[in-house]
Amino acid sequence: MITLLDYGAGNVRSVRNAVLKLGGEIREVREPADILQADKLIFPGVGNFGSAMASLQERGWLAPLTEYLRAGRPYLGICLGLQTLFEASAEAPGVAGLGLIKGVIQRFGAPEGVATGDFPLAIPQIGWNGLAPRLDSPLLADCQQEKFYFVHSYRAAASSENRDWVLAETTYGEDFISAVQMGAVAACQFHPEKSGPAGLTLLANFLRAEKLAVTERPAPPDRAPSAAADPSRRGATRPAKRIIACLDVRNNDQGDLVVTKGDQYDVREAADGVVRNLGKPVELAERYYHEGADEITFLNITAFRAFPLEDQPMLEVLERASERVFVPLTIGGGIREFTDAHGRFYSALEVAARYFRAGADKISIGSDAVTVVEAYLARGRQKDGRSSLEQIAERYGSQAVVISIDPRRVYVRSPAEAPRHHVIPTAFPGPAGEEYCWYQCTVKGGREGCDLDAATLALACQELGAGEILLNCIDKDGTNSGFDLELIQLVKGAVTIPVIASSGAGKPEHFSEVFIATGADAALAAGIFHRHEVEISEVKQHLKRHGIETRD
Ligand code: 1PR
Repeated sequence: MITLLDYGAGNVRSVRNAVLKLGGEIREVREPADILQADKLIFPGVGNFGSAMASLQERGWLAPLTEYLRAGRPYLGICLGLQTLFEASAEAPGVAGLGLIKGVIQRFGAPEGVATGDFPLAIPQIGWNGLAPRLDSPLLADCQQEKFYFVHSYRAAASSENRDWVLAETTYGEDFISAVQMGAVAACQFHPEKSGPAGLTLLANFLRAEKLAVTERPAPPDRAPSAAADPSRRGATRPAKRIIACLDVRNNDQGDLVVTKGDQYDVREAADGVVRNLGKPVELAERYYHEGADEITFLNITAFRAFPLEDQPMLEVLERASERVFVPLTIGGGIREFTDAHGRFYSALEVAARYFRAGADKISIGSDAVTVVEAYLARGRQKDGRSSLEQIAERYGSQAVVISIDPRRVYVRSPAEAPRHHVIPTAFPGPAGEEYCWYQCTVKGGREGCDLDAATLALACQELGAGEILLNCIDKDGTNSGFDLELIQLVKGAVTIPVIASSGAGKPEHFSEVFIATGADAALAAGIFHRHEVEISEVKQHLKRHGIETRD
């Protein structure tokens, strides 16, 4: 019996689903006394350190949780469930943590004085990375060589004061603590419930273990001493480039929800005008999970037409997918405020909350991001905290907010023709021999163009709190001709958050090309996977042969 400490933020459904899949039973903490009655407690925290601590305080959970932890009773903290064990966090200055472990959580790159822009990798870390174990623990049995899924901008660092707690460290530009354990109290910075078979193994270890004792591990020479004592030691683990399978979903003309796929966003067959049907969303998602997809993205491509929350099938798709798929799920389409047919107003935050509760780890905002950025730029880059993007990022954390950009090339003869936009010289001249282009943002699935370019949109969204960019390209979509490297380079150079390259993948070589040429953090494809032209494992084997790190 597992007791789940759910303080109302983020995707707790996945933890519940993973425990149930492993044959465990779940009890929710409803009142403070439930904490001290727990046999084993899981605290899956996501979002902001300050709001997590405030929420524990408001619910009266802080005192029993502290008592439970100080008694050394079985505990597994996840993500913020690890960070809150420390004394404080730079994410919420002045807010005390649970104080079990010495140290203050800092943002990646700090406090060594590295300006965020100089940090060598994208922040947040979103993706798969390995563990360098410092102790032997039954918790890591049969999975310590594997990669796990991390999502965070803040991290704990090992020091002489907390070294006894450090179960594993991980390298992401610098070394940080990826797991802690003392007796039966353990916590991990990564998300085991989203880490595929490796994560399920770790959770099963926690569920089944009678005792969770750690034993000192004699450190092998290349891993000793710990990074805390020798900051020059680097490279213990390597973050993987992610391969994402994307499912564009919509109703076909018979009203069935199907996975479709367009050519340059046109999803109707040329011959008979019927919506292309490539399968059922949940079944396909499950297939890609078993084939090794690092993440699954669902895009509800006609959500701009309907009232988003009336699109119950999409919520059901997420609920069912999250019972079977244990890697991150992103949902896009229709994340915006709206008023329903009865005049009831729904904020974008409410819409997103429904999707998170249904099993989404991240939401993706497309058309509404353009509206938000146009208003932000018109205000002279003043934030007002009211936009969908800002509100969702504030409540669920930046890492949960992806911006989906649907740009199209606009050719110009010289940069002077589009002075307000990021114009680049292109190696692929336009129809009249134009040697420059800019990338025009579109809304409503490419149906309307805007006076905004992709790099400007991406940077403004980052400023407003977005955690990741999903960079499509209408010209390349469905063409199998490779990613638009010029576009991806441009946007990757404009932001410090992770960029997912999308549109145009036709063969494994396109993936190595995009990672090497642009430094993209992840690559997404649809058509080649749906049509069985290339398997995900083939892409990964190819990347490995080219020295590009992937998750096995
Ligand atoms: O504007 O917030 O309601 O979100 C709508 C979402 O739906 C956006 O993310 C937008 O990209 C997406 N969308 C809208 N219309 C289409 C369409 O295809 N007609 N699909 C569409 C976008 C693009 C990719 C695709 C890649 C890879 N799909 O995600 O999966 O291009 O394809 P490939 O590997 O086959 O080349 P909102």
